[in-house]
Amino acid sequence: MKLVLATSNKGKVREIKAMCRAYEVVPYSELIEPFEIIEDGTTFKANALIKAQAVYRALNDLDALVIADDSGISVDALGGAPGIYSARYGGVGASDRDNLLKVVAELQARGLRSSKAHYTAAIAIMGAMGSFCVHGWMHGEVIDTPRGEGGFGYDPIFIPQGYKQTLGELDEEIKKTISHRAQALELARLILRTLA
Ligand code: ITT
Repeated sequence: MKLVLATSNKGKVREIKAMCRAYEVVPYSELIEPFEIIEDGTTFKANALIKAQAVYRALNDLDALVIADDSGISVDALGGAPGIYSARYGGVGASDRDNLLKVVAELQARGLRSSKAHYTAAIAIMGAMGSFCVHGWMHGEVIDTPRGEGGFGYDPIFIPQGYKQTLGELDEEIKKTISHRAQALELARLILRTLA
């Protein structure tokens, strides 16, 4: 079965491909011209469904099965920020590094070196049969010193519960089994199996 990914984030594409080896996974930009999707929902779920629906409609193919991922990190000491605004925490057009450094700066502004935090992923599935959305979470802490080059986004400052290294330092095989995205995709696979 072919799954069309409604994302422009290369880190997500890499991880979702690695976690869904039983499927042919194709980023939508390989099928149609990529376009801007206004993510104006107020929850991860709403934004995942917005992305999945926008791409499903644009593909104009009733048989398509589209997967979208809306995700982010919530830092306890920052009142849950950046949350659904994780991709633009450092401002419009901010890079992953800018976003991560903004979290570091906000921790330092509060005299903190670390804080409890968690990642959330909402995975939406959309096809002719309708839409579904499932979630996954990964708990841990953020630190004020980026470590490692692995993963993407906030991974160099995130230490998962039960580990000492950041996701930037840990082998990606480990992230693949414990991440918010992995948990959500496990549920998504149950839905996909019943659709196939
Ligand atoms: P698409 O909307 O095209 O999928 P995006 O990067 O804009 O790409 P989101 O709106 O879902 O995606 O924002 C998610 C942000 O949260 C992303 O930019 C990362 O900075 C962060 N993030 C999500 N999952 C992550 C992970 O597994 N590791 C590190 N950072 C992550």
